[in-house]
Amino acid sequence: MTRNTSFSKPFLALALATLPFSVAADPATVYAENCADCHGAQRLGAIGPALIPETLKRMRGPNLADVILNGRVASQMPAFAETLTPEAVEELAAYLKAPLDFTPTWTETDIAASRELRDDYTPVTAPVWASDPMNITLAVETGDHHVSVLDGDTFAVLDRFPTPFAVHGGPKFDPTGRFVFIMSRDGWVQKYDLYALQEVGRVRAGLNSRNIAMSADGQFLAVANYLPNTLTILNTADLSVAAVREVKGKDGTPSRVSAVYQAPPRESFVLALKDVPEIWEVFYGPNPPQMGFAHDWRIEGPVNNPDPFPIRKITTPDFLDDFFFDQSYEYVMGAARDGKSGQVIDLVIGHKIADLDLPGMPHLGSGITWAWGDTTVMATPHLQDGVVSVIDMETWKTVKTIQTEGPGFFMRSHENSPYVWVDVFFGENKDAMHIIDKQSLEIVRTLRPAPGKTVAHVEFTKDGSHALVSVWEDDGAVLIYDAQTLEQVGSLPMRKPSGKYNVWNKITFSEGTSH
Ligand code: DHE
Repeated sequence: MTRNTSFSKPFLALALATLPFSVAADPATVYAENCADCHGAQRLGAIGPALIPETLKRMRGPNLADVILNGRVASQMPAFAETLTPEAVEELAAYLKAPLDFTPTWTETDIAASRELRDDYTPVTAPVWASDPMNITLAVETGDHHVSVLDGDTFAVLDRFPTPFAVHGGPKFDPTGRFVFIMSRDGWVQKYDLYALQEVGRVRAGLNSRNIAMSADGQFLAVANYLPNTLTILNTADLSVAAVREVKGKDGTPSRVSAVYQAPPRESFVLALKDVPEIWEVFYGPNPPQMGFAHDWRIEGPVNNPDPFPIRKITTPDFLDDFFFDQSYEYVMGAARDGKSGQVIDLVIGHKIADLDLPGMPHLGSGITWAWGDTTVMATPHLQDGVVSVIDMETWKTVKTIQTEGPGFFMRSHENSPYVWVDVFFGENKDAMHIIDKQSLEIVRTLRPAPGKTVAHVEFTKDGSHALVSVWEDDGAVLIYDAQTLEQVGSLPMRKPSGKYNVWNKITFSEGTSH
């Protein structure tokens, strides 16, 4: 005889209400019993993402309690509505949003141990597709953590592969455009072979990371970490660790790394630091500049065994944690912590040379440059104010402040386009995409292709003939525009698409795109 173990709903509810985790259990116990297997005993992630405020508060997405109650569609996250009471779920959500009560470590050994190279990866000698390798464009889909690989001529989807959870910042291509590296906020770095359309492997370079930068020779990939306070440098060939550098200012104050940028002509990575007023330059080339003669230079390591990645620490008059470089990479424009101003640092002499008027928390990382009259201008949107600042890069003065319909996140152009595209990311006009004439500096058109939805981030095809725009929603799309007529000519359905990245525009450091 088999026992009938099914219960009526009222009986189940009554039984659940008396379970230990329904009301009385403390959230740490509830976590240990229900979440730790997937998210790690210390909340630092395992097969599921890390559940720490550094990751969670950055996520623009569903409410945490809602995810616990109802689970996440198309993921392994189950619903706990039938296991936990609403009160227990609220307490658990608050627990997950609270900072860890210890400082986690993530050493070189941990990084090495996390490395997973795919044993089913089969290198190829030529692309398995017939498209133009320089016009391949990636679309990051944050809705279900995938990347779509697009043929930039036909817009056919060549592949759609899963990424680590919560990709942030631009994927970085190697200088040949064959391999791409993608980073998640949980510190995972994934290597993908565009010719073979296969993942090569992945490694966890940090516990909470910001972005990545590729060395000019394609040998190294630098990973900026918040947790722990380190810079990880990976060998791109096999994702092994080349170096891990603790980040401490000249006076020993530890700092999170806000972002790392590549400065190809200088053969260096340039670091924006969150907690100390310094800019760091980490050299990777065979002939780093002579070290140790100026006040802002440091040799880290024994003199007769020089560090392969010598570090230069430049003291700055203010905290600068968001950067933009001129095309020569001599000048860094940095946004100050007050969110209203900025500074220009000359990397050659290691000093501030100008102040910048940046009124509404600029997002310099998405700034672009173009020729304007007989000078070059740089433009940046602002995260707080509905304005775009246009700055003369010779005088460092603002030549125009363009009023927009709300704060924006991203802007893009192309050498072959007369226009700059800038989104309105926040507020009631988040469905607007402004088109600015590069010479008159006036908004000449405002597109509203998906009323009421967030429309953001643009990428051009290699020749600048088409612009791809994200409808940043879970049932979203990448819209294809004729970049001259500004007419929509196509649409590709996608799950909350965020950034798009064209191989050619990226590896040639197009002035119209972020680097
Ligand atoms: Fe980003 C790029 C910092 C929030 C999506 N973001 C960058 C870069 C930096 C940065 C420094 C350039 C790095 C690079 O590409 O190598 N971002 C920050 C922040 O400080 C901020 C404001 C707060 C934070 O959460 O860290 C922030 N960013 C967001 C978001 O909320 C966005 C919209 C959604 C998300 O994915 O988290 C977001 N950021 C992006 C994207 C890029 C990016 C899509 C790449 C743009 C590009 O075209 O290169």
